[in-house]
Amino acid sequence: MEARHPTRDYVREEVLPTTFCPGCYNGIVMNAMALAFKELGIYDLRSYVFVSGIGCASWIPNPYLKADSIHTLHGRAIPVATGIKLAKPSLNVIVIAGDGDLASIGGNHLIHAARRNMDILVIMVNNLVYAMTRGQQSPTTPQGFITITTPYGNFEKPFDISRIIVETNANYVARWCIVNFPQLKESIKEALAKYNRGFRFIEIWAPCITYVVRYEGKTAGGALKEMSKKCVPLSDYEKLPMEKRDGCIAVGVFKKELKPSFIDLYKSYVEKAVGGVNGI
Ligand SMILES: Cc1ncc(C[n+]2csc(CCOP(=O)(O)OP(=O)(O)O)c2C)c(N)n1
Ligand SMILES: [Mg+2]
Repeated sequence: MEARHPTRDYVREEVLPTTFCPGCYNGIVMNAMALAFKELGIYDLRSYVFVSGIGCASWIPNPYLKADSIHTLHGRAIPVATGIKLAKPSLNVIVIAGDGDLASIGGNHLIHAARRNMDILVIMVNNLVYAMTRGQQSPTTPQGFITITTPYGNFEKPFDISRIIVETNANYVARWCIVNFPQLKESIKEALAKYNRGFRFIEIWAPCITYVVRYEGKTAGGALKEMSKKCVPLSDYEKLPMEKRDGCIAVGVFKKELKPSFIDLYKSYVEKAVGGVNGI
């Protein structure tokens, strides 16, 4: 019997090989996505729409995933996804984009969609830089990191995006490092199935192989080993004294709720308004 790679049903083979750099962790994200669909028994993606911005991570759904997708302007994936969801609420809308796209130029859209508990799943591939434009500092670049725009080290504090989203009205927030593949895949499944309502946010810590890992003189394998030590489950992280938390990345599911979403509330208000009009 021919061995069949589990992602083959979900990837457009005619556009392979990908344009990702050799060793880029975006391929792992693509696999996690494909395996999540496969394990949920979802082969027909016609009720799914993928939306991305501009950047390396934005190429994961478009052109590589075999599904309807739209590559929007840099930073504008969330407004486009919101428009699609409002125009056709029966569609499942998934945004996949980078830290620059979602937390920098599109940061305002991100926090407001989360505040509204908008019915979209947002997957942020946090590679710690603007990779496509060759490694500039982004709002998630850790302090001290050397990038092409911070040659003496980044003196700014980064955003902890997942923590910010936890404080909003979002229903689901999780963060995983690329080494936490099984947990990441399970989280995607959870956000697609059991918690399929409202704003769902998954951050994936996946340092850019070219402008972070190799720029620091490390190898892809070495970086993965280092990451396994740095990524600490949330419950252990919270037990660490403050001075030991720096340099660690808390991973896990930070929040999972099933509060009424934007679409639920919108529908109920439309009913109220129509009822009011009819009642006049
Ligand atoms: C309005 C606008 N500003 C700037 C750019 C240039 N640009 C393209 S991709 C990008 C950053 C991408 O970084 P990120 O979203 O983190 O994705 P990555 O490439 O790191 O996966 C920038 C600044 C653009 N295309 N459009
Ligand atoms: Mg990036």
